[in-house]
Amino acid sequence: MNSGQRAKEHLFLGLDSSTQSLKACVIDARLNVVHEAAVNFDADLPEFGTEGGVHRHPDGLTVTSPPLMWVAALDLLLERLRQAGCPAGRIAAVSGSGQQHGSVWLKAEARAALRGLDPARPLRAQLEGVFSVPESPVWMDSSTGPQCAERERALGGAQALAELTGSRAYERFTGNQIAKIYQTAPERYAATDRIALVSSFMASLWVGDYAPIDAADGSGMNLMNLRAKDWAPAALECTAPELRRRLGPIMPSHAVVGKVHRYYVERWGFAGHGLVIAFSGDNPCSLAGLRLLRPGETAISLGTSDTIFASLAEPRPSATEGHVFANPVDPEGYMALLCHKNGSLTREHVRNECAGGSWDTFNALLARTPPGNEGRIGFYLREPEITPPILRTGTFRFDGQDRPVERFPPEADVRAVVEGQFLSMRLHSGRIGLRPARILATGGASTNRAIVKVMADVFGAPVDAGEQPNSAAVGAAYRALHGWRCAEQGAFVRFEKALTAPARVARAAEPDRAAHWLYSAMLERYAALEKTVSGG
Ligand code: XUL
Repeated sequence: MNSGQRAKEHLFLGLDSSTQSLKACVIDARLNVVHEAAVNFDADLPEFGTEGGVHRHPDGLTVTSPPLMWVAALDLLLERLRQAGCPAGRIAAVSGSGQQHGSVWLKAEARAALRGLDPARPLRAQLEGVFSVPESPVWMDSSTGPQCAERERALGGAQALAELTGSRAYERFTGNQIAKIYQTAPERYAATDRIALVSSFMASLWVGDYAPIDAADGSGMNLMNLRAKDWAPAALECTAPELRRRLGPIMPSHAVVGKVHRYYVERWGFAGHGLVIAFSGDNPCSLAGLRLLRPGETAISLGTSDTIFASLAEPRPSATEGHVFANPVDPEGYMALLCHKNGSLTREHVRNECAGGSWDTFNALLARTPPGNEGRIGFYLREPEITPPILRTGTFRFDGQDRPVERFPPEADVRAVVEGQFLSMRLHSGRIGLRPARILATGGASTNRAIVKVMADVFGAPVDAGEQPNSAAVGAAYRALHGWRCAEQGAFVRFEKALTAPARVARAAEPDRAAHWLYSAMLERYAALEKTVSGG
């Protein structure tokens, strides 16, 4: 068999360690998904007592998960993959995706335990005692308000911190979590030899040693110099002492971080030469899974909250909106991520109020009104918004002369909620440098053609739709393939060269020039009215 044929036989494993589950996706070199398996933390590991994979603490702010649960889940997942008939011996490389920002705290004993993993015993029994903090803070935690304020002050304010690290201080970001643990449990901090992210911790289990943090997930910590892709000394210093040693190095996301440990070879039948490629965050992995490669290629996920993320060439981090991360497949590039709290639930509320709960009626009403809504603009805030930060809730309607009005006709409300959401996305993503050239719509509402048409017109970009379930796990598998190809070539290979099969998406909407022009003209008014609504 020649090397080309051999490459065709190879499989690549992507893992996704999300809040609620651990999933595996195995692809072949033609990018077909050939095996999948999943472990649901609540249902499959009930002894950890999680709800939705987390423990919510009585203060209403602290949210944690037991890292030992993630360890236990890995063996269970591998058992399920075996039952699904996956030939582990053909897996040439493994990579992974982890929920962002969460941290795993390891005592000095952890390193020896990882190195000496015994194939005869489950992981859980061998790693029980290695955590200096038994409950890992996760991204849903919002208990670090004081540390965010302190660290922003120490680093010259929110904009300065955003320019340095890609984001202003966010409560879930790891640096602020580390400052809290150092301040409130100094003995635990002192007992910690390594602080890993969820992603790098899961990679550690595979290499049987501490695995480095990758630059893309490292960008979610408020600790990394976004442009240098290395720790920012000032950010480390104002967080906790001797932090650099505890964090270890940062590596590019396509780097090989080691070989599959003997544990997986002898217990689960993996090949001893199998490579482990740096694990990364779930949003960076989704960017890879959706193959948003060129600057401006954007995904808009219309889910419970609406998320927009994209590849970016020139980062413009902002103190008021969004995040800029290092790009997981292009060491020179960046990605932007913005999350709007008022997504599907808000659209559904307007559908229920104005369209009797029917999407068909909602769409018919949308079709009955012209783009631009005759100048009407509405803000529909069912929940306090995070992009931009608006604490008040309610509906705020304005006529074509910017005068507040009590009511709109139902069809105008329907158009105003959809237009308002996309205008807000365009306004705020534009402020961190995003100019969508092509949009991939995902998530529940992405199948709604009427909504997707407004998206195309507001952004002036064509919209493709194509469901990519488990985009983070698929993205991790693509990254495993990418890292493996780079290692094989002994040089960086462009991601699109490593992924030879075409993406399966279909055009859902083309932008209309006149409508786009109208929305561009509306944007300034929208921004001014948003200021009024937010009280800014
Ligand atoms: C991103 C974030 C979430 C988690 C979810 O900043 O906090 O999307 O990554 O797992």
